[in-house]
Amino acid sequence: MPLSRTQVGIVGAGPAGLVLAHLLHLQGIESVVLESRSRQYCEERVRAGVLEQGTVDLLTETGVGERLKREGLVHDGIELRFSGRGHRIDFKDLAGGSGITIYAQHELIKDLIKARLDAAAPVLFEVEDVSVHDFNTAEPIIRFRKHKEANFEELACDFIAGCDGFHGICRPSIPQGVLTTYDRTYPFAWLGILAEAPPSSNELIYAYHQRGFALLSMRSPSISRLYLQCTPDEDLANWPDEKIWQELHLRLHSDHGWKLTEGPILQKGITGMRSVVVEPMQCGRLFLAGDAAHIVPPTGAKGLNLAVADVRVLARALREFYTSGTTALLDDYSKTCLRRVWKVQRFSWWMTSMLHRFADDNPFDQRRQLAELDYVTSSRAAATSLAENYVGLPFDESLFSKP
Ligand code: RFL
Ligand code: PHB
Repeated sequence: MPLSRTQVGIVGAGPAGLVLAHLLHLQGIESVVLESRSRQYCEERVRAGVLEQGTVDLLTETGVGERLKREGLVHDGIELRFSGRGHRIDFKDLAGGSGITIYAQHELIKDLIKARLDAAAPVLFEVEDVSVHDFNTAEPIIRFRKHKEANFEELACDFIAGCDGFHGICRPSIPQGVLTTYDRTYPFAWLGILAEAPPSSNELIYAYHQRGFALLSMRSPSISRLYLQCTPDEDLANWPDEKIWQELHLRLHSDHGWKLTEGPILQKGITGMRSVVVEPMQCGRLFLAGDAAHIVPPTGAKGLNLAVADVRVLARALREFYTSGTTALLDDYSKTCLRRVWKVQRFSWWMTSMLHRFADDNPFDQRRQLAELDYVTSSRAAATSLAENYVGLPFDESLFSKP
C-alpha cells in the first residue's frame, strides 16, 4: 500500500478546503487536498454569491482577489420590500463603510484552484473511498484511491482538516458520543433560478409577501439569480418557467412603478433550509471546518463566509503550532469558531423567521412580522444591527499578526 506524507491532509476542495490550503501555503505549511468530484464539477457548481467585506479583504490580501476585484459587483446596501414598498438598508452609512461583493462561489473556486496549481501544490480530484483514521493519535491517516480501479493509498498527516461539506465523511467518522448536534429544520425550501436577464435592481431585494418570500439577486450585469419560497418537497416539474416568472412578479411587486425583467431560465434547483451546528468542531487531530461542522439557511448569505472564517482560525492555529510547537490555539479552535458560528446562526435564523411565511402562522404572527420589518427599516439602531451582521461581524485578530 503506497504511503505518502504531508503536514495537513485536507478533505474537500470547496471554499473551506481551498482557502485553508492557500493560507497554509502562504505560511510555508504543506498540505494535500483530496476531492471526490471532478475539477469541472467543482468549478461549475452554482451556489453562493454574496461575499462579506472580511472575506473579500482576506482574499485580496492573500493574492487571490484580482479577478474578484475586477469582476465582482460591490453593493453598499440591500432593499427590504414589503406591503408594496421598498426600504433601503444603507451599509456604507450604517456599517462603518463596509459593503458586500457579489461574486459567484464557483468563480472563486476557479481562482483558488488556479492559485493552487500555479503554486504546483497537490490537489487530487475524483478520488474514491476517502476515509480518515487514527486522528486520536499524533499520526492521523487518510486512506483513499486515486480512481475506482486503483489500489488504496495512505496519506500520513500531522493533522486532518475535514472540509468535506455537510454530506462528507469526516464528521460521521468521529466516534459516537463525542459530538452534540444542534438542529432546526424549516418547513420550507427555496426554488432558485439563474436567468439570462439583466438584474432588475442595482441591489439585492428581499421581499416579504403573503404568498411567501422572494429574493432578487444577480451574478453579473446580464445574469439574474432569483429565489422563491416553496414547500420542502416541491417537485420542479410543477414549476414551468412561466409559473416561476408569474410568481416572482407577484411577490416582488412594488406600488412604485418598478418592473421585473424576464429572460431565458438557464438553471433551476431546490435548496432545503436547515440550521445545524455540531460541537465541538474538533476531535483529536481532526478539525471540522465550514459546512462539515455547521449549515445555515441561505437567507443571511453566510455559509461560504463562515467556512472562510473557520479556516482563517485554523490556519492561524496551525501556524502557531509549526512555529512555536504550542497547541494553545489549536486546542481553542472549536471555542473560537463557535462564538462566531452561533452569532451567524442567530442572524440567519432571524432573517429567515422575519421574511418567510410559516404554514402555521396566524394573523397575529403576520402582523408581528410586518411590525418587525417596519421597525428594522425605521429605527437606525435596528437597521445598524442588520447591516453589521450582513456585511460580516469583525474578527478579533488579524490573520498575519502574532498570535
Ligand atoms: P462545500 O462547498 O460543500 O465543499 C465540500 C467539498 O467536499 C467534497 N467532498 C469530498 N471530498 C472528498 N471525499 C469525500 N468523501 C467528500 N465528500 C464531499 C465536495 O464534493 C465539495 O467539493 O463546503 P464548504 O467548503 O464548507 O463551503 C460551504 C459553502 O459551499 C456553502 O456554505 C455556501 O454555498 C452556502 N450558500 C451561501 N453562502 C454564502 O456565504 N453566501 C451566499 O450567498 C450563499 N448562498 C448558499 C447560497 C448555498 C446554496 N445552496 C445550493 C446550498 C445559495 C444556495 C442556493
Ligand atoms: C445569491 O445570490 O445566490 C444569494 C444572495 C443572497 C442570499 C442567498 C443567496 O441571501
